Amino acid sequence: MDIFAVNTKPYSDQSFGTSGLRRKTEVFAQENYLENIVQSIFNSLEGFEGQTLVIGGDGRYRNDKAIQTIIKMAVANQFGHIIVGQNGLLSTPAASHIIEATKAFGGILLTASHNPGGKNGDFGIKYNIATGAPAPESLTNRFVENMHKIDHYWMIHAPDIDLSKVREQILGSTIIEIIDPVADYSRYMQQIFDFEAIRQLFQSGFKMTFDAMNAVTGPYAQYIFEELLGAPKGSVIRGTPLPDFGGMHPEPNLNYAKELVDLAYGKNAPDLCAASDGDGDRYMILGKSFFVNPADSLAVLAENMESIPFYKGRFYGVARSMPTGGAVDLVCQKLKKNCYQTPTGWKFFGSLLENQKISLCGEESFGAGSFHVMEKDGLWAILFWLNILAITRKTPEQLVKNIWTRYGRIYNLTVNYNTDSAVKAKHLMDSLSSKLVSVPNQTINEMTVSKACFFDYTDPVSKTLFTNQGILINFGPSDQAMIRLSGTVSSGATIKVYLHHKDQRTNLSSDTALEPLFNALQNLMNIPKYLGKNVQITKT
Ligand code: G16
Repeated sequence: MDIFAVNTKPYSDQSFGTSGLRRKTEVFAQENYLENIVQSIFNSLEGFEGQTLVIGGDGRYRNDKAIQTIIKMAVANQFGHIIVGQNGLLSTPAASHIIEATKAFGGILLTASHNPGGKNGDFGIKYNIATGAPAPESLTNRFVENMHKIDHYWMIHAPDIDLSKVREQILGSTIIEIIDPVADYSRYMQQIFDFEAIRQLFQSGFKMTFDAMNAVTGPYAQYIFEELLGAPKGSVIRGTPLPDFGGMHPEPNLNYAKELVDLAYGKNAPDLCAASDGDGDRYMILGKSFFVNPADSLAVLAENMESIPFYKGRFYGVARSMPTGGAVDLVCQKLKKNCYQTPTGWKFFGSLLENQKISLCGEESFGAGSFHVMEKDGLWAILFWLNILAITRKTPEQLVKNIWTRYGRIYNLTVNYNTDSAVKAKHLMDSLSSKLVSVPNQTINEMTVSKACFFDYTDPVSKTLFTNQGILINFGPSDQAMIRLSGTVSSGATIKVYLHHKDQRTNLSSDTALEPLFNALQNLMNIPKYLGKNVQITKT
């Protein structure tokens, strides 16, 4: 087989973080753009010759083309065994588990997660290491170094591989194995959760609607919920992965999963509504006319952790990202478990999970996970909920309200300010930090700042210090705001403001409870001055 080198030149905009690289689809369509990234990844790895590489994606536009390119480059670079999901599909958590379970060297995932797809949408690539975890910063820094000096990549001449059938074939001296993307993951879920109890729940007439948002989890959900667990056919909606996600923004939240939310708040609402995102690592839960905030969801999972057989005797502690409301801290206090607050980013949970400091972690951005895979996992979280509902026979609303009644309620709101100017957004963040430092205890709209600082974090295992992970502002003991720049937008910038208010009154609307804090922050940030009028504001 003919292996040859192709000359190329570096692209100056190529970066790579632990969430990979996300850009507009058209950017990825440029000549050698993807090839440069892939070869730079391979150039940064050592000892992979003859080893296994897992390749998959969330089914978005260009995945098919990109997968063919990566397979051929992996063969040219001497990988011995390539595992690809049928039709190129693998959810992020399923890929993470396959990498670990097959003792693969690593995996390449083609996803821009919850970002929209299609010709005018986003595309992305990420690399996961042998444990199934996203590549750590030390490695992604090497990727970037290599991207900036790349001058050639390795390729083979070969026809495209047929990815539509589960089978093995040989290309040169590399085995290409096309696998059923659902089989391994669904087997694993059956080892974690009590499927018999959940089957009985469905047999009792329990109704659920799961919205796969035309993204990767459709085939997983149809098999697990409808075939294995006996949920009625049609319980999974938008279950066929589409290259443009049917024009949807595949991010499960109150804005983008609107039809599901309307169903949950409608007359014939199912007992449970749930959704997952583009690559299957995020989740949303709703009961009848009741939205479960991710922070409350984490608290419910923590409280019921040891009732899941897989975690019995293995509940070490919990971590939440700092912008996530602290309901779980209250549960951990009661259960006498450690609770860590980490910066935003899944990578910060990795060392805690690997070193048995925690068994459960979650984020306000609708992600949760445990040591079962080294990625967050949307369907796992939904199965966790189903298992709890099957054991307790309570409703989601009852489970959450039970926590509020016992510990008080923490109201949460995330406000996103989207601007097309990353420069202006940075300017706002800079001036905000200097304003808070120069006038420490200012009063805004009758709310007095008791503490304002950058959130710095020391990893409890490696003792590495991570500074400036967002601005934290406390207004007394009951109100806290955090402000940070989003790290996942592909153009422009999004400033995220996370608001938390603790109250013994549990029946206020979130808007009412958080209004004073929201107004104080609006005043403090002076958005029109810094970002102009062209700002899109969304609340989640
Ligand atoms: C990624 C990370 C998450 C993090 C999120 C933050 O999610 O994996 O840990 O919470 O980004 O997003 P932002 O910076 O926009 O607030 P994903 O699902 O995009 O991989």
